[in-house]
Amino acid sequence: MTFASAAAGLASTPEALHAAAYAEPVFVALAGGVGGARLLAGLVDAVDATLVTAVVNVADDFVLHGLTICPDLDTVTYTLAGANDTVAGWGLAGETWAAMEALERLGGQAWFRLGDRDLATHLYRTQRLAEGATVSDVAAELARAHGLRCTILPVTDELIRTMVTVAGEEIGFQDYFVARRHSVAVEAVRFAGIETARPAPGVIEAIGTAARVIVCPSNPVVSIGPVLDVPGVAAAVSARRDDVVAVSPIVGGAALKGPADRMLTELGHESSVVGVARMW
Ligand code: FO1
Repeated sequence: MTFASAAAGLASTPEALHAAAYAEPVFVALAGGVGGARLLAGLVDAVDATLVTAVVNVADDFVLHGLTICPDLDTVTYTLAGANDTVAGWGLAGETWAAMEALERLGGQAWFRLGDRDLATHLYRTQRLAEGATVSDVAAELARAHGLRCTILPVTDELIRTMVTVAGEEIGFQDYFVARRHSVAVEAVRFAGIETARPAPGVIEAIGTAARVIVCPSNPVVSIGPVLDVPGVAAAVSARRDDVVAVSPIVGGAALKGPADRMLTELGHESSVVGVARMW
């Protein structure tokens, strides 16, 4: 029996699903943006991409210019399509910036750089959401449009937002990360809306039936944190304790990319693999 036939309902007991998963190893990766995308790119190179499911953070998402922007979903999609800007880590390679330049001339908000072709993604997503599609639907449509064979799932279809307290003021994640260049000390982090969020369709099933669950080397606080904090996800991962592999984004006390090391220390955790494991 293949995993596909088991998943299609031909075998429905947890034991049968688990056995099927081992017959044809299926991998689930919990991912944020750049770090997660890079691990996933290696994974789909090493195994058949149809056996890979990415469960992606959506707490960085926000609305700008009336457009819904899902940076981590887009970074994973662009990277797996080989279309990403490999220097920045986010956005598309060979991007042009005419719209941003025109916006700047008008005095509009140009602090969050949206390339001309990247803008099409946000226009598409915003229109589809207005038509009643879910974030999951749009992630699948964009993955298909980019020719991906793996499955990309947002961790939830509901609105969750990372809020960061800096200098006594609570601000949105992209205000901290991009506008303030993550150069200010973080006093607290919370994920607004997470208590009532439900895992997106397929998330719990994928974690429950995978041969291996991989925690990507994404920011452990603001990328993996909200994925695990969606009710039911941490329990589903814990239930697979023997099959979970976490790849640390902290090497020798320092983050491979971004502010994860400072953020851990500022929030009272040790900036090390052990500190991350204890926090989770
Ligand atoms: N990161 C930046 O540092 N500056 C930007 O102007 C910026 C624009 C941007 C546009 C689309 C997108 O999907 C991602 C973008 N990012 C930008 C990356 C993003 O803010 C962060 O890397 C993630 O939210 C953290 O995982």
